[in-house]
Amino acid sequence: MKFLPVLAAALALATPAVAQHGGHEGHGAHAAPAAAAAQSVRGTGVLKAIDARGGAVTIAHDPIPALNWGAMTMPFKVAHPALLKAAAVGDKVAFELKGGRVVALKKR
Ligand SMILES: [Cu+2]
Repeated sequence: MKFLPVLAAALALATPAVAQHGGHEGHGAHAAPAAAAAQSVRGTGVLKAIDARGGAVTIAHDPIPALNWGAMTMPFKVAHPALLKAAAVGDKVAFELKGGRVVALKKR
C-alpha cells in the first residue's frame, strides 16, 4: 500500500503548474521526454549566446507547452554547424527541436 501515495505524488507533479521546471534545470538531464525525441517541437525565444566550438546555442526560450517546459534560458546542441550562423546574439528566433537538439533555427 506504499505504492499508491507515491503514484499520487508523481501524478501531482505531472500537472503543468508544478512540472513547469521539473527536470528542466539540469541541462544535461535535458534528455527530452520521449515525445520530443520522436517528433520535432517548435519554440521561440531570444538567442543569448553562440558556442561555435561546442556546437551549441543558448536560447532564452518562451514556454514550450508541448514539452511542458516553462520559459527559461538554456543551452541547446545544434544538429548542424550551419545553424550557428542562422542568427546573431540578441536576435529573436524561432527554432525547432528534435531529440533535444536544435534542427532548425531562424531569425523572426
Ligand atoms: Cu529550457
